[in-house]
Amino acid sequence: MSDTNYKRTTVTAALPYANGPVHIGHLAGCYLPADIFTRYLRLNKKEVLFICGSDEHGVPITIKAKKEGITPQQVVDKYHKMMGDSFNEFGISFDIYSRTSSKTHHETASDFFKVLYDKGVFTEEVTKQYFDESAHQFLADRYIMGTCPVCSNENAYGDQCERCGSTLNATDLINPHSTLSGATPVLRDTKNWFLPLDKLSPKILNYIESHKDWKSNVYGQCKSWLVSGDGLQPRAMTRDLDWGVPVPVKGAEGKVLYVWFDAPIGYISATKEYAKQINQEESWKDWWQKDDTRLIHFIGKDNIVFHCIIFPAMLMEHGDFVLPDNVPANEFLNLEGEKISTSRNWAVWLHEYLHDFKDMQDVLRYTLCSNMPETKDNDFTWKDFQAKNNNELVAILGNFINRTLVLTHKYYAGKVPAINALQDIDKHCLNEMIEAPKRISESIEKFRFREALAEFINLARTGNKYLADTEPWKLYGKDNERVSTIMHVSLQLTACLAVLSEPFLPFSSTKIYNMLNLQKTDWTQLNNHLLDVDHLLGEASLLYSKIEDEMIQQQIEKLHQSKQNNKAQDDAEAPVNVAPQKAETSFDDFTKMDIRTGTIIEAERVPKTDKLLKLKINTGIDERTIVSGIAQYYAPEDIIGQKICMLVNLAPRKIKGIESQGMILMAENSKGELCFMTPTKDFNNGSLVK
Ligand code: B3M
Ligand code: ZN
Repeated sequence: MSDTNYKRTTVTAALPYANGPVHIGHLAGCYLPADIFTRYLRLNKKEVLFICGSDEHGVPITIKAKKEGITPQQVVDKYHKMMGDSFNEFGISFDIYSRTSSKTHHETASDFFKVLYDKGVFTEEVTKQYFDESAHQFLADRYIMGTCPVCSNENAYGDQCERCGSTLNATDLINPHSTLSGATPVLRDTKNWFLPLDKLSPKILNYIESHKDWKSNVYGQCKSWLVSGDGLQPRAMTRDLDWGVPVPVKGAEGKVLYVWFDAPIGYISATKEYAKQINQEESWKDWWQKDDTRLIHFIGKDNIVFHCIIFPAMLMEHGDFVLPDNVPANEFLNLEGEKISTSRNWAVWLHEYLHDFKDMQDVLRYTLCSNMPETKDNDFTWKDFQAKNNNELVAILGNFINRTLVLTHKYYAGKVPAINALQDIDKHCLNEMIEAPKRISESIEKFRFREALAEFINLARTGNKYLADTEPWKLYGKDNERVSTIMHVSLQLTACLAVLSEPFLPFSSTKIYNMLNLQKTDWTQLNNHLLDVDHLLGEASLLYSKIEDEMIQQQIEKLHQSKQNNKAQDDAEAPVNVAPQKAETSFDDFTKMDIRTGTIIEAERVPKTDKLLKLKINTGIDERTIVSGIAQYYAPEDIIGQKICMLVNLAPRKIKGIESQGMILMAENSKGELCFMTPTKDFNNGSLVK
């Protein structure tokens, strides 16, 4: 679709995994640029639909569920709501925020697969996959970890090494182990359905080469996937997992669609849901099947291959759909000089920002847009956030609008004064109201949002300078005709800024409209005469306020604090050495164990040993002696009075000549360190543990 021949635009933003909240890296990567772009198109009266939703399948979600001891559905319910709410509060103006666990999506993805299957697109292949015998499950993607064959990182995943960025197959890993049980997995045969990307490669290459207009990072990455090394390889579109869209063919029981097969179809399902909501059920087709539709995917760079190669290949083979027209992928945003990391909590979470900075959505939108990682990775720092607010939003945009409004109220009782003879400086200002919007449009249409925002703030800067140069406050009472012109021009410029700010700073835009008592207008109506003489303005209010150092310091401390906490947690939870699950046991066997709460009442070292302490325990039943190998972790004098759990009916044993009458229960972490299992309430000694 050439840029001029389309009638409508379908804009999608990557469906975020519903396994954690949204952070600023996500926002700068795709949600904010997509929102600015969509708002801009709407303002230009273009037909546009903005689609998003939660990606609720895939291994990260089932892993999260296991870790939290809840079901995958509970995980996605929690984060779907959380993400939807924070996007909404942040002003990301999706027409629909849907989800891939919906019935519509399951049907749509399933039907899509069936069409390709019936057309004979897939190849069926039996391959060896890792299987965890104790967990009775195949280990897809992130269920398996091991040593990266490229960089020797011991914590590489079955699909990717996060340290060196290599894409891996689970069978490439050295010392593979299951993240479910820690066990060493075995290889088992399993049948899956593959998309033969190798065979489709010429078609895909053609498609990519017809899009030399794409951002160079995107085009370049696609080309290198296609032509370097062995080129594209067949990729399995099904997985041996129990969470996802069931594979709708015979012989595929217990298998689901690969998450990267179903997730992009989620865009289509979301459109169907939207069409239902507006009672025009068939209208989804306009957005996906009409030749005059332009499809644009906003994503982060880690999703390029899926949106530029795999999804287009699926769409081509299906045959009923338009192909992505552009995929303006962004690079990554770093935070305070380090890579954002969800697992180490090195992130600014949107929901926390919204809580800590009430009604300050636009300040974050502004900072993220001005640092958007459009062509290279970029950095967010709290100091820069403060500087952008104080030196640009407060000092330029806010200051100009505030002075304009306050002076008009003061001199003209809030009414737009007349415009009189024009000087060059006025003409320049009026001219910029025509020229700046054109430059902003051009930049937005080329997905250059930083440049667009810079043009926008420059227009406000022009206004600010205009007031500083003309100094109407000095002329008032001396040359009122001149003051009237200056205020008139400043007000027209303020009205322009109300319109132009809408895509970037929608909350500020509404406030400016209110201050001007002006009906919302659109980009097509933009000119330098949006306000009539004598029009009565609304009340002036402050758009932005200064952010003090303490507020920023707090955020920086919070960041470092949470990183430290997380490090401690990571260390303790390192999955690397988790002992494999033991053989199955029966409930009866378990109930033979008499486990009780007790209290240590005496403790001393066992002479000539490093590890042993001789303890006297009040078990509630009696007082007895136990020898325990905890001397490296606890000093005798520190544990008098310590509440513990113990096995009381273990047959007595002689240790170093002392009869030990039971066993204290200890937890042992992956480093072999021990700690007591202490009841969390003050229960009497002898309480049964079961
Ligand atoms: N959920 C990956 C991600 O959040 C994935 C995007 C799907 S878009 C169809 O990075
Ligand atoms: Zn590596």
